[in-house]
Amino acid sequence: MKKQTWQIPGDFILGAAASAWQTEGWAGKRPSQNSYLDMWYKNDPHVWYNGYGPAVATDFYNRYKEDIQHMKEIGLTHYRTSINWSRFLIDYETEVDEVYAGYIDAVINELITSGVEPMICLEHYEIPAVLMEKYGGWGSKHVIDLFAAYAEKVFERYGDRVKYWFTFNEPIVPQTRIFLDAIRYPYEQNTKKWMQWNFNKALATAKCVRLFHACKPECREGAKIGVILNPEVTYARSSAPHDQKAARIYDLFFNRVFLDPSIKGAYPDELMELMAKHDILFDHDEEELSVIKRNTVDFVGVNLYYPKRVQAPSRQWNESTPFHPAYYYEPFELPGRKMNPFRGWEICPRIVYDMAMRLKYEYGNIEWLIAENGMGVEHEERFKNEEGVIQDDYRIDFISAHLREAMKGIADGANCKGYMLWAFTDNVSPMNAFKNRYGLVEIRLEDNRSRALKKSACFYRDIIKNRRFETEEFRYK
Ligand code: BGP
Repeated sequence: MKKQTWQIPGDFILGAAASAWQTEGWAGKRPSQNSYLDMWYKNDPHVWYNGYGPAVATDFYNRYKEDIQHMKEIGLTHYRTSINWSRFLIDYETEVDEVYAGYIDAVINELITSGVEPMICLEHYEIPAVLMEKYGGWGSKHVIDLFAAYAEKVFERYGDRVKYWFTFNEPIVPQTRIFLDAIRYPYEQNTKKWMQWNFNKALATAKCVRLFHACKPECREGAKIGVILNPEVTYARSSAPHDQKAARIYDLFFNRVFLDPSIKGAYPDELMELMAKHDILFDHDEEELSVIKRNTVDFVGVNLYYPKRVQAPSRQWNESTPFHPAYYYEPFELPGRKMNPFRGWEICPRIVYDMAMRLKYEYGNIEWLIAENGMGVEHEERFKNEEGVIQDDYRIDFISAHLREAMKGIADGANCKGYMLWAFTDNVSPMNAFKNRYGLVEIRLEDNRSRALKKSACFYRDIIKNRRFETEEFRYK
């Protein structure tokens, strides 16, 4: 197959992502500063692969200088991480943990002096455990105000240096796992709570956008705020009306539930009707809807890993089963699809182009970036060459195939400004722990977490430098 060469625009962001809780570890964390994830891990360590949880993670807290050197060596233009809300404050009202705040200061400064632009997210599932216990977490309107107060303190401290802000990473995910599918601690199935958390997080984003815009003159010129969403590009099994309806409703419940309020400032009418029909409409008032209306995001980050394929349900809904959007759809497995068997996700680079066109035509061509995309593979040590370097050609193919779709989108007028690989280093994830490795940089757990660049790190360094890459047919099987 003939190779094709692709040019990358000079100002296109080529970075990598991570989060605070997946890298930092608990060094210096006070016993009262558990996040939801820490609480879950402490209650249920056995559900985390090989018992690895956030306790040490990659030890970024102690090794950030070494890691930032690697970022510099690779030439990352940007690095995205989060501030750990559960560590930033002591009482979750007013008192900042100065030691942790100083560490964030140092990380931001080290990134900037190393030529790596920081992107900061305010919450990557790091809600303080005490706010879950005391107020029921994101189900509470008071928690929205506590989050906004936290955001204000963060903007005050770092707003002079950080240009890219995000309120949440994948705001739909925790409550989908906890309340919709009940597969995460505390395993409470409650679709109405799921929807309330969705709404409260959309409202929290709008309140943070309002705050950020109000403090903007003191912030560095050109700074912006957005949210990182994980809309799943949804394909119907067929053009038949019943399959199309399944895809449309899936899209409403899982994608438009955040895309629309965040970017357009309003919920789709059909979603409002469905929520009312199934008695899961969130508690809200006109004032809240108007805050959402008036405070839409400046730009949006989109995490893209796999497509969602659905078809009309073939089974009868059991009357005693609580309402779940799956009432309207069931998953469809495309015969012959390419899979990442370790993660169980279909690989379909076309989702990048399709999302680009959707944002162009349905969302006013808002500025956006691919905030996460990557490939988690188990037992990567089997791909080491004689020098011990992981030869992750599958990752190079994966990145190239997805970047190609972004370049095609840009050629067709998409407002896509960058690509952030998940992840900079291997790291911990909920339950999968260190099982599937995503990094450009290997973390050698057995060797005191020493770092080693993979082949993909050199590939990424070259494309950042040369602004050019080649693709052939995607060959991962
Ligand atoms: C995204 C999350 C990341 C990361 C990634 C990979 O949804 O934002 O935090 O974990 O998925 O997923 P996993 O680690 O579960 O394979």
